[in-house]
Amino acid sequence: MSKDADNLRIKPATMPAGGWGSVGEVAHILFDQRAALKDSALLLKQNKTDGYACVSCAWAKPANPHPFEFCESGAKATAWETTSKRIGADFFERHTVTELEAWSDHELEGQGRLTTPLRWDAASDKYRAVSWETAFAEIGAQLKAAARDKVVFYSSGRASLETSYMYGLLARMYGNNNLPDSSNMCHESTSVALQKTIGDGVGTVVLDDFAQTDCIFFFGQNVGVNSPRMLHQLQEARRRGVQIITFNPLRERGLVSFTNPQSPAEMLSGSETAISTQYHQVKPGGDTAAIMGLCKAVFALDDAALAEGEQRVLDMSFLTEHTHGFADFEAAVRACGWDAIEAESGLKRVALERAAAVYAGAGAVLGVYGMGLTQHRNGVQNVAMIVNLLLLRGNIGKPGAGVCPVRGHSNVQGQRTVGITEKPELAPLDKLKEQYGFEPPRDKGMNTVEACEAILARQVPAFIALGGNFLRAVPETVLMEAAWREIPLTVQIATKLNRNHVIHGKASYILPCLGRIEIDRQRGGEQSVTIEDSTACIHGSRGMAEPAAHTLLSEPAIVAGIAQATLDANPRADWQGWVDDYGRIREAIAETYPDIFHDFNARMWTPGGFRKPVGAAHRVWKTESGKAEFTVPEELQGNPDLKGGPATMRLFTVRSDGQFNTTIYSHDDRFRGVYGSRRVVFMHRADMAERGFAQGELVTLRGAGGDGVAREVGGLAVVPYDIPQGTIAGYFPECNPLIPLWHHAKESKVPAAKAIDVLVERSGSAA
Ligand SMILES: Nc1nc2c(c(=O)[nH]1)N[C@H]1C(S)=C(S)[C@@H](COP(=O)(O)OP(=O)(O)OC[C@H]3O[C@@H](n4cnc5c(=O)[nH]c(N)nc54)[C@H](O)[C@@H]3O)O[C@H]1N2
Ligand SMILES: Nc1nc2c(c(=O)[nH]1)N[C@H]1C(S)=C(S)[C@@H](COP(=O)(O)OP(=O)(O)OC[C@H]3O[C@@H](n4cnc5c(=O)[nH]c(N)nc54)[C@H](O)[C@@H]3O)O[C@H]1N2
Ligand SMILES: [Mo]
Repeated sequence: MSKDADNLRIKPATMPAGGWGSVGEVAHILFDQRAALKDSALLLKQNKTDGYACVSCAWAKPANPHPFEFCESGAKATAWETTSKRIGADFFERHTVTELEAWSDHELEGQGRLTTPLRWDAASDKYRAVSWETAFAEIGAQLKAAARDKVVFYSSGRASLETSYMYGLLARMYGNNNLPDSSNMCHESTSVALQKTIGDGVGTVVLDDFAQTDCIFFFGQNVGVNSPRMLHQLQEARRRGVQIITFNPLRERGLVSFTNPQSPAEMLSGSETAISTQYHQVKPGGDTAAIMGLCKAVFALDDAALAEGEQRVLDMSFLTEHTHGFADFEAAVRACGWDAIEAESGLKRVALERAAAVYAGAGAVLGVYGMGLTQHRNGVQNVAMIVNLLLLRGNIGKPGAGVCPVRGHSNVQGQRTVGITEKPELAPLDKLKEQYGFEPPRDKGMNTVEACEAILARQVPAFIALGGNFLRAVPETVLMEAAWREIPLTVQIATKLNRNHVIHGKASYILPCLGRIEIDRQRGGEQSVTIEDSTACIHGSRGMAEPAAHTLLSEPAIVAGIAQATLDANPRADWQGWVDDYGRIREAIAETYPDIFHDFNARMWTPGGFRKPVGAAHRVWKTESGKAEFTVPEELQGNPDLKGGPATMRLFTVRSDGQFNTTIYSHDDRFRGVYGSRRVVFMHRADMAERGFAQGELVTLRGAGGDGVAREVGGLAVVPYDIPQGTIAGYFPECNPLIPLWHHAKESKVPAAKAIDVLVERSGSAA
């Protein structure tokens, strides 16, 4: 900890996103990982129709790609996966698992790619190599004897459609719908809100809409770090004079300006494109209030137009023909006072009126958003508010307009499409019954928060993880780590060593797999897989790098191995045939979901992907009323349940450009000007002065949950930042011990990682 604080360097971050900084970062990580990218030919195939889908974010992959359709973040992710570093059985002979617990996230993953299946040996406290056959047989034996309704099958959103389909089937044939997904911590608020309001749980927008839009409203998404390829669309839009109106508590570099590192002219001239035309530093959790303000101002403009006999601002024919609940919504907005809107959003009425004027004058508007909206107590309501705003002027289901959630993991949306869901009503259970001749379980399964609750109650006999770092990603770290050690069996299918492997169950296996960038050779030859991007387009992906080790199995092979060792033989589920030829898995997927996946094998290489049908994109509303639904917000409060005293500050957790979720590439955050340490807390200068904190001073954050559970994170250095007063920001996952498990979005149960009330104390001072 003190080492971290000593390493900390703070420099003003003035450079644009992209630019030379980006080039330098990529060169550094390529060198550091001694990556297979020495042949940087590999990067040229990233996100190309005949290449592989990047393992970083889920942003859309164009039909006519740029020559270099990758970004700094994608190049880092590729270098991290194709690293030449390896960690084999000899490494684990040298280190006990208890010893490894003291290592940082960066040190654990930084050892390189796992190469051999491992089983924890209690006597020596070491992971020891085990054969695949033994691992599968032992896991199968333990699963057969376990309480079937309580075993959890987690997945992180990277695994392909093929693997995910097999994994969902494994859980259901085994006997439950316990299929929590990283999406439960991420865009589940989107899935719930959009399903309810527009009848499809996904966005309505495709890349072409960015080329046709007049205006973009951009809420709580850090494009420069988390989906940088979208900067191309934003830059092109800005060049056409499109207004980009941003709502974000932090002034994020990528939302301020961008230099395209792939344009020699821009790089040499140092020219930057200013991205946001308005930047509103909303209070965390204040978006519902801010959008109420926008809608209120739109109604006022409409009133004025009516009074003047001018064309109305509201799209009345759309409202009448296509929406339900408008009158109630209008009444709620008119009844809502500006004082409350200003107090809860932290924004001034004039600022919101300025933004609303742009909205009212634009022909086609996009609503783009990320974790800043979904990870709140009112996360579902926040998303429904964007829909409300868009509906007022018919901005869904026409070119250049629509709602655009920016998904996280590269196939997180697709996993839901092929049955990774704990909600039985979202899976085609009758179809599975017919196709495979078994009785699928009909009870609701556990989502992420419910799985944590069951683990805390010591009820989960086995936890299988298809990728990810569950224990590090979830809230309530301290209680969860203690409970985790008591799970009878934990199985981790992974590429790299992480914290969730060194904190493990009573029996523990690590099963190392091929990454998506690697050539996947099976009996039927080299195999390809598919993924679905943020815009519901489905793409083929062909691995191109030599596998990290010949001992690795592919994800489909590992899932099949567990299935064959655990389930009774069923001639209709041909696990081995599927592994031999993934085309046969796609045929099975097409049979289960003919509307989406007909002719799957033929269509998977369509340039730009083939699109899953999204009714709302064509104004077909699969809602109860058959129309798009307006929603009246329950409350404006950003954080209704965590009311601390006047001394509390509202913390939100963010990602740096040196990480992919819990994968920490480096301790630097170039865009925020912080180097050498992630143990920092960003604070407004006035708050620092008021509390007497100097730059770099160490503080301890203490949870203000009021439930008697002690939650704290200490040794964080204070960094002055342009952030609303009364709020502070820190990094995910370092701040996760501060989030109570019960502090989650009301309907979607997404942990509310963007508004955590805490007390800030000088480290070492008495509690
Ligand atoms: N390089 C890289 N790429 C990634 C990831 C990564 O870790 N690294 N992670 C992937 C995953 S799984 C995901 S889900 C996405 C995440 O991508 P984002 O959605 O960008 O996620 P965050 O970094 O958590 O930051 C969200 C943004 O919301 C802002 N914010 C916080 N609270 C509020 C609020 O109340 N209102 C508003 N309007 N804004 C707020 C923060 O300042 C921040 O800019 O990125 C994906 N891509
Ligand atoms: N406080 C706070 N908490 C958060 C968030 C936040 O913003 N704030 N964000 C939430 C969000 S949006 C998400 S999506 C979750 C992320 O939660 P997860 O998806 O569970 O976590 P990751 O860090 O993405 O998982 C990294 C691990 O995945 C494994 N891996 C990498 N590639 C592969 C592969 O190809 N196959 C397999 N089998 N394994 C692989 C590696 O072993 C690596 O260590 O965290 C959530 N937690
Ligand atoms: Mo995510």
